[in-house]
Amino acid sequence: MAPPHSTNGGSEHDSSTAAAFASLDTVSHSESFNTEHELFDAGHKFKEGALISSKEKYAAMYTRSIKDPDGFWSDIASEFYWETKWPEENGKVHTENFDIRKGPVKVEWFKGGKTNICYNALDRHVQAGKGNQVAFYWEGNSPDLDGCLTYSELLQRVCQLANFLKDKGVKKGDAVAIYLPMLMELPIAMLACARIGAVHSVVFAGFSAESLAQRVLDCKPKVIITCNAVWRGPKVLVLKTIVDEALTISLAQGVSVDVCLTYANDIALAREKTAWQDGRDIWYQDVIPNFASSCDIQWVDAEDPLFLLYTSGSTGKPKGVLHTTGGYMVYTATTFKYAFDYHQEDVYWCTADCGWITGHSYVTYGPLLNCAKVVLFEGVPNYPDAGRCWEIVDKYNVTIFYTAPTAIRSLMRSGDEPVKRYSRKSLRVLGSVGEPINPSAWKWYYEVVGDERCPISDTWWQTETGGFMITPLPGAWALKPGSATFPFFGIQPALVDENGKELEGVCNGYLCIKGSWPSTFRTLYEDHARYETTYFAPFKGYYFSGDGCHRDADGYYWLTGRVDDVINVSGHRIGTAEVESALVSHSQCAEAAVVAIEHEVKGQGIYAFVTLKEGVSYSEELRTSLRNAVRHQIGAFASPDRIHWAPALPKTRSGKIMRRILRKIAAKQLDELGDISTLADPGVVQELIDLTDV
Ligand code: 6R9
Repeated sequence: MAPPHSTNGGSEHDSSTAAAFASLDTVSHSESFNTEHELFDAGHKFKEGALISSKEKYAAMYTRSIKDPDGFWSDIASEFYWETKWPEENGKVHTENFDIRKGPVKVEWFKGGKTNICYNALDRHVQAGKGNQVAFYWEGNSPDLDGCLTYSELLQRVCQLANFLKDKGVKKGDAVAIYLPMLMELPIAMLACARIGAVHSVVFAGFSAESLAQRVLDCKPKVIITCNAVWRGPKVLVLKTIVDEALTISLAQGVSVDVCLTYANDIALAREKTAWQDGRDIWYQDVIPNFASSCDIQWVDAEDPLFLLYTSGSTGKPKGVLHTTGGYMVYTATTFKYAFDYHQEDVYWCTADCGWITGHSYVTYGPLLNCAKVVLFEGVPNYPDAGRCWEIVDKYNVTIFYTAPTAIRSLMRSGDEPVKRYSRKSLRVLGSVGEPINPSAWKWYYEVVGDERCPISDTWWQTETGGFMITPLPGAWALKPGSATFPFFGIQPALVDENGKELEGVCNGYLCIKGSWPSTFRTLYEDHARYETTYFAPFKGYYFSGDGCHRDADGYYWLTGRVDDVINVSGHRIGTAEVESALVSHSQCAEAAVVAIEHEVKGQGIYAFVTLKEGVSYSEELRTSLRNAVRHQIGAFASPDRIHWAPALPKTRSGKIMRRILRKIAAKQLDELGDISTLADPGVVQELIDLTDV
């Protein structure tokens, strides 16, 4: 296991004071967001059919959501099924303390109400006569593999798995780990847990054994659900070996997982060739069909936990973000409906993996709660070629397509032809998530993919927020390329300066949120103190997002990227400390400091400064071996793009690494190094510059 903190004694990490964050003008983009005056309005026809067709209609609803959040959200919540309605005292459906100065941070919505999100996502629709409607269209990595499940079929599959879990002793409140690729069994597993009140902890199947073990050790699941292997583009990934290794690591540290339910994905790896531990491992297909296809619902309190999802922060230890049931259900369903202008005829496709929050809220729960038809895609956007996404759009007549800027930029590089090869005439709404979308990618998406017909919902939100926070509502107002536009109902953004003072009008500030919303995360698993210090201590009275933001003269919000030690690589959050910790675990590495650099496709890349141990010399083999250490500890997606040899790191006299200087060296902005006189040894800077191309 990696040590929880890197050995960079006294770095800038882990501080909860506002002064620890990057100053707002250090956040730079090669392409400046100078599209403040370019407005793109949805056509007349679109507006006519839109759920929210004007800024005025939005404003009326928004005002009510802020002045009377309890009334606003309880009206919406009443559209769902509640076994027992929440007790209403003077119309209050929520209580909160968001101000750390007034005591522990605490948020509760619909407390005392009893419901079940699986029931609302499946049974409710089947009982309303929609059982024969398609829930999932599954599209395999290979274009000639596909499948489909109706709401009734999905419900049966979920019940069979839920019965298996119960049979294995999984009870309400127990954790279940899920390490699966984008097979239908992934959302099925999530829903099965929800049905019996178990807490799912999905781990993205690109994480390494070490990372999986770290998460298993933290949440101690009774069962892990995985598959033996999967095709990803032209490669086979053998997931079972990773799980085996992870379970060995966790067992050595005292956490034993007794059941490993393994889906046999025969086209990727034969059963006989799969490593197996009798007694612990069970083939999914051998047992699940034998269980009954109906299963009683476990009614849970609105505030009972629904899932844990780990995300990176500014220390080496990932944070177990905990979401509860009622508020999350109401909020994800409502944001899905309005931000994508969802109508029941729509066919919706989100390319995210369920291993990330986008796959939780907007592949699984949000769409299913709306009884949507959802495309699930196992593969990657450019396999077998750069036209794959549009081929899928035409195949299923996708009307709403939601993806990440990194995918758009990578497809853009292949030119317009692979897009134009397909009609895409079904498309109505496009979406973007994961990082700020640069205006040129936005325009290509709008003009080439959407034929200038489809509004783009650039949705800003986070694992912690559970659902969209700042987002366009298609048709309600004109879009500006690169701006997430305005807050969703119930959300009060505040841009603050480094002293926590709220800024007015046109400004750049740290993006905070005033007051809770139904899907606010309730805590970090078994670490409420870290929840408070990370998110509520930096700017007292607010939730701090970790992002910088600009507000323009028309009130539009423009996200400018992270201001903490988190790097956003292809929309994946990676803590600099996690990568540093993996690097220093290498026997020849003495010290490491990691910063973000701009990357044409990935948005940001990982740039690592590495100091070797005495007597070790630089070599390309060592670079590869250091990269492998990161792949091994975290996963391939966190492998550094560049390793810069560093005889020493620039430190202040108190031993703090000055990342500001490292960022400038990495970006080759040598005329912007600023004051280096406070360094313990200013000579280090020139040595680093001299080694830039070594
Ligand atoms: C949903 C998700 C959250 C971080 C967030 C921000 C960045 C996400 C964005 C965006 C600008 C958008 N981010 N969406 N930045 N515009 N539309 O990605 O969650 O993985 O927790 O990442 O991603 O920096 O703070 P998560």
